[in-house]
Amino acid sequence: MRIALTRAISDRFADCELTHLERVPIDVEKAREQHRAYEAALAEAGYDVRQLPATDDMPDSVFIEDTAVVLDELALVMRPGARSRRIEVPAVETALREHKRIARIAAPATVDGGDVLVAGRSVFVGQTTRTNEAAVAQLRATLMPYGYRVCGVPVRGCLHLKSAATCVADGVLLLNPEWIDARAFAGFDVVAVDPREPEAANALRLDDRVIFPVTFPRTLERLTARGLRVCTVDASELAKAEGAVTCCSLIVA
Ligand code: CIR
Repeated sequence: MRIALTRAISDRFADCELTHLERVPIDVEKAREQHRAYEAALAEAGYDVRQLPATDDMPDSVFIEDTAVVLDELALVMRPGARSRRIEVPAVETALREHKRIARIAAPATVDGGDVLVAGRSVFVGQTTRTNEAAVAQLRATLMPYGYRVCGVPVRGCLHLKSAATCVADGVLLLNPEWIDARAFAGFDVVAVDPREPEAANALRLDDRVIFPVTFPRTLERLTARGLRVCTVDASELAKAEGAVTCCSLIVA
């Protein structure tokens, strides 16, 4: 059975980091309900969902994607750009160690998993407030021997690269051309988000389906028109903390 790691929503979720969004009240119980439904969607897709516990000194714990990048060959443990989030890393590393060889990103590099987009043997690294040049260099040095091509990509207007672009099928990227230059992805087929749904570029690709927020019906139509099987979830309360669907899990096997 395939395995997905998730992490509990901290009691202090409402104190999350915010970069591009205004702070608005967050209903933590509602966020937990949505998170349970998200985990159920993963289970329905055939994943054994293992939820790590969180403590109240890690408000952003639920966004486990930012702590690691998991590849077939190894797991890369990130050094998150927001200092408040570094405390999330050790427990994730311990959990990953059961499944993968571990490599760590080290200072002065900072990188959030949300900035690392893996599409086949291409690894795109968003250059954002969280992820610096040193991280691109470390990722390149670590991954080149495994045959990955690593390239830095400028991102504007959003938190992470994967807020602007995600891979929805082999060779197919869903992206918001306002936040990222589609020319960075030569050789890929591009599905653009509906311009009225700028936050719709984040989709979680699983083996046989894509998990996608129900709040973006126009972009959803574009995905289904491509023949993709899409399973929708409501992530609207999680979105108030600047997170989306890829952020809430690490697919480890
Ligand atoms: C943060 O600012 O770090 C969190 N509030 C949101 C992180 C979302 N993660 C992601 O997009 N990969």
